Amino acid sequence: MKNRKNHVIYFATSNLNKIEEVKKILKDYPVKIKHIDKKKPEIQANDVEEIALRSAAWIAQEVERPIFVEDDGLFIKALNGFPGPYAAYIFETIGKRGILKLLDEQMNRKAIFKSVIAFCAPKKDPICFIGVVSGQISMEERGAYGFGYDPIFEPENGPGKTFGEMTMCEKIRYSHRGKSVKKFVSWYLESTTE
Ligand code: ITT
Repeated sequence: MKNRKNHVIYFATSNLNKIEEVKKILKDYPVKIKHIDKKKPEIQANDVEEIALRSAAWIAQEVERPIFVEDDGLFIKALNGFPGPYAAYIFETIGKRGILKLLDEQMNRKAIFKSVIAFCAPKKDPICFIGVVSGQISMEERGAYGFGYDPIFEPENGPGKTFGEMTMCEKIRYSHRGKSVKKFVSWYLESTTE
């Protein structure tokens, strides 16, 4: 990495769990994450990348500084990719229990968690970085760590635990967010001229 000094990078999200995780993922990188508590615009689109890119462009314009956002999608194979980019709405409505109910007696529990980071500077085009983890939806909720769908998502190549049974340090070793954030910050440090 070219620069060893601390770079301040602004992260726009309404989810404090994401801030905590991103800070933990980047603890050994020469960057400092600052939170912008900004609700993203309601963008209807069928893919997470498009939502993230458009949100980042909109917020960068609003706050007049370079920022990044992170959008997540949960794609469940037996449900043809549902809830996908609608994961937040589905979480607020039918929740984890509703998802378990939809998968009642379903043996194929494969799912993918996708994290898309979109970075944008005012008047520039946004750019995105993707992190994906494959896994399965557990038969029941397990674990009290984490947030959102963590108690029902079990990453493949993991120790057979759900994210909800992992400490944050353990989760970020496997998670979609761990991957997207590292890709983004490696690019940022290589490309910034500050
Ligand atoms: P933003 O303000 O950053 O958009 P959000 O919580 O609305 O925060 P998303 O729309 O990206 O975030 O998240 C979609 C849903 O997926 C939402 O219900 C989250 O709680 C959930 N989610 C996101 N990341 C997760 C993770 O690492 N583990 C479990 N659930 C997660």
